[in-house]
Amino acid sequence: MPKVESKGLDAIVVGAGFSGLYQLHCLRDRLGLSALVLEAGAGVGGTWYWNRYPGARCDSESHGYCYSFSKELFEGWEWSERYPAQAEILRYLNYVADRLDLRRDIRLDARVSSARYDEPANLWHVTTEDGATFSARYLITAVGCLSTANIPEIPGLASFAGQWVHTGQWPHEGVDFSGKCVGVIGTGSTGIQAIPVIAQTGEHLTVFQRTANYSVPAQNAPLTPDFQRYVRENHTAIRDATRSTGNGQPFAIEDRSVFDVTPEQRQELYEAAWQKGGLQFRATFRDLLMDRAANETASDFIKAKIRQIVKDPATADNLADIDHPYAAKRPPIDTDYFETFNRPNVSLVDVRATPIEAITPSGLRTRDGREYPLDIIVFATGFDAMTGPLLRMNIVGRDGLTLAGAWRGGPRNYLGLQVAGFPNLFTITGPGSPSVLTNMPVAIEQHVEWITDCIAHMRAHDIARIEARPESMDRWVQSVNEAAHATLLPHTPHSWYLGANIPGKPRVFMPYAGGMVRYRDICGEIARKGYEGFALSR
Ligand code: N01
Repeated sequence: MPKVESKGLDAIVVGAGFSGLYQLHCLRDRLGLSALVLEAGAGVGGTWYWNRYPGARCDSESHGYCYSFSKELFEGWEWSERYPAQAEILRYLNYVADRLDLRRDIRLDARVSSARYDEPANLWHVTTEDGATFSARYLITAVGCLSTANIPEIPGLASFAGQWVHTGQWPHEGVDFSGKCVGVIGTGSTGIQAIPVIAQTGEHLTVFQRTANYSVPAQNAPLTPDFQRYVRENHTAIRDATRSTGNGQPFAIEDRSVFDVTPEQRQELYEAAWQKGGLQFRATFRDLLMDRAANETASDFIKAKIRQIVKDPATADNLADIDHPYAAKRPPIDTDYFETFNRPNVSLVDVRATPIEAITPSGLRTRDGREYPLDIIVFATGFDAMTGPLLRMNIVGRDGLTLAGAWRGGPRNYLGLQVAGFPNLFTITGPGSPSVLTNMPVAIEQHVEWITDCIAHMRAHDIARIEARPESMDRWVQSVNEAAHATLLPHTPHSWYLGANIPGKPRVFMPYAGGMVRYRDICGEIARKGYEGFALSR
């Protein structure tokens, strides 16, 4: 008989990463509600608790990759590098949990295994893997978009005699690569961060590349005291900047077309952006993600850089044989990624030409019969993104409707926030919201604040339930599709934005590509109109 741990809660929040910590603070300290966070990990931090792989760091710059809602919180923390490493971000989130006294309302080691809506009581009953149950009026998921590891089903994995790890479930004690033959499968943002670091200690590193990828140097560096002072003294300006750009970054996309400049000027602008480094490369021209011909100028530039950097012509050909527009998949940034292939202890295997056939007790075999002896296999193979973390909680709404059933053909919701048939369930940075196409803390703050205002409105007006109307979902799904198809983003057959990395997953472009500014305006307008498109009932 499962024990009932807690009744009488106003809200249950699932997850203690960036979203869950701020949501708890808003509900408890702004609205005075009783709220509990259930967190699967043994510590707070979400993504930054789990992703401890070598080289893990944020691709957004540190001064923009943090909470901006509190000047005191912002000014009380000093970042050390342009791109903060995983350990520093985890320290930051622990600092936030302590400063806001959040830990007393967070239950760790509590992975949610099911959530069921009880219509007569208008309560959500939530069960954790250890059998404890909790009940509350509001259920808010703060589970992240990239938290369900994708470990591909390659025959023979169970027989492997060495060690294997997924980057998103990295052992806390670390992995010792010294003297070892290591294989990394995957060359997305994660693989591109991990490969140069693993190459430094591994005896030999074999990179198994299925899809060649673009990458731009991060040009990471320690922050100068001057820049640290600038950040400390400019909380409001930095916050306003991140809230005024479509991607939530503290820099804007340049308002010029690729074709406004001569080919020589374009080359100079790309070179300057390459030297400056980072995701800002994508902001060099406004039409890079809108127009194939424009995009080709950027992709040609990067491919030429790869050929300049990588000395072995066959390896360079393989790395530069990229089949999709630049930034149509999430563009990685790196520290010495392409340079790493000049090391004598690193080799590249093209597993598009010769797919991985099996994992054997001693390594990996490709379809051409070649065996690669390995001591350690690193799966940098990504995640069942956006829907995976929500669906694995077995959420059941009104009349036994499961979220998995409602989303059989792909995710459908209103504003990325609510699903018809699931009253009082809110999904922070759910599919259909800008989330992964933006600087996440900015998207998270907007969602958390919208949800908090919505719950405050409900309580002020004696409203017991809020639920997306089916016709609002239809319209929103159409808006999400239109926004995506106005860009090159859906033109990549193997992108996780489309669910294409998971066998059997419906091919639906999941995030909202209309930009954070437009999205914020839409959400604000809907709230001002009395939560238009939602059914509110007493
Ligand atoms: O995962 P991915 P990721 N055999 O899905 C390959 C965020 N992030 O963990 O492209 C062989 O992008 C797969 O190949 P293909 C960021 O949003 C943020 O790297 O499917 N290969 C691909 O190369 C990012 O986009 C930061 O053909 C297989 C790779 O594995 C997201 O996380 C840092 C395979 C997976 O790439 C996910 O990135 C790092 C198979 N069976 C990541 N299955 C920050 O800055 C998959 N692959 C915060």
